[in-house]
Amino acid sequence: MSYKIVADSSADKINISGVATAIAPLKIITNEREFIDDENLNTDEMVAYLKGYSGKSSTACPGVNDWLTSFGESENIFCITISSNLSGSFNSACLAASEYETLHPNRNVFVIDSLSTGGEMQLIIERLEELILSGIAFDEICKKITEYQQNTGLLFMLQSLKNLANNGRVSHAVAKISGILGIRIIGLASDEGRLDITDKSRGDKKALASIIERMKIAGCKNGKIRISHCQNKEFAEALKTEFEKAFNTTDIKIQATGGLCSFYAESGGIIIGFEK
Ligand code: X90
Repeated sequence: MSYKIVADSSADKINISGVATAIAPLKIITNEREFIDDENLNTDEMVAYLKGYSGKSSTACPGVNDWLTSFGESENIFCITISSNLSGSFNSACLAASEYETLHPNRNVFVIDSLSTGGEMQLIIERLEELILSGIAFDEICKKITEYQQNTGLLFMLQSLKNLANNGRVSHAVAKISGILGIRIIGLASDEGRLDITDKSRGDKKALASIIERMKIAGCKNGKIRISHCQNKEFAEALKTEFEKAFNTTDIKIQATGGLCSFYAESGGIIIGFEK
């Protein structure tokens, strides 16, 4: 039986090697250019271009055909998407899955709504790899991964909410606060998979303390933590050091955000997936 894990590109880079993977790209669109969020995208160049661009910009989720391409010819597929309350990605993945299963009656696709993005998707992907390699049945994996999702969370820290507000994902009133110099907006993915803003901190030092406190309240335990940053490696490293102390864990990885998360998190933004 062949297995494959596919995710949309909001998961950032996939770092597993024990199971086949594929990414369905989202797109970042301006009046002048279109960026496909795949392995050829130069994210830093895109972020630099967007800084100097003042026109309209938006994003588009993978279409049914993008998902079908990512499925390839695998027999058992786990397909994981960004929150269905932020994007149409889950919806088009479900359409692709039922088309694929109709076309190939002996194959299975399980579509997972992460109700999140970035590092929390990475945790779900890593857990799927473990479950697949353990050799248990497809249905068992589906059950266990759904349970696992109860034990993961996502925290974000953003310095600008401009792109989120311009694309209707947060209110303009909330976005205004983030325009104040030095203000960091901190929040969690809510149970419904929406942005739940919890704290506003001034400067990195105070933000760091708020993040630790908020993650403690959210139930972060001594498990895995996956940090994605948009051009903010230094702060990500500082967080890693503090997390090691606060949560007594060493399983912490840092990577750069991909195209989609870079567009919405914007320069300086941090997205953290953690286990509870
Ligand atoms: O379908 C599309 O065009 C994609 C729309 C995505 C909209 C929001 C992406 C947010 C990414 C921001 C911080 C993390 C918040 C996660 C809360 C669930 C990054």
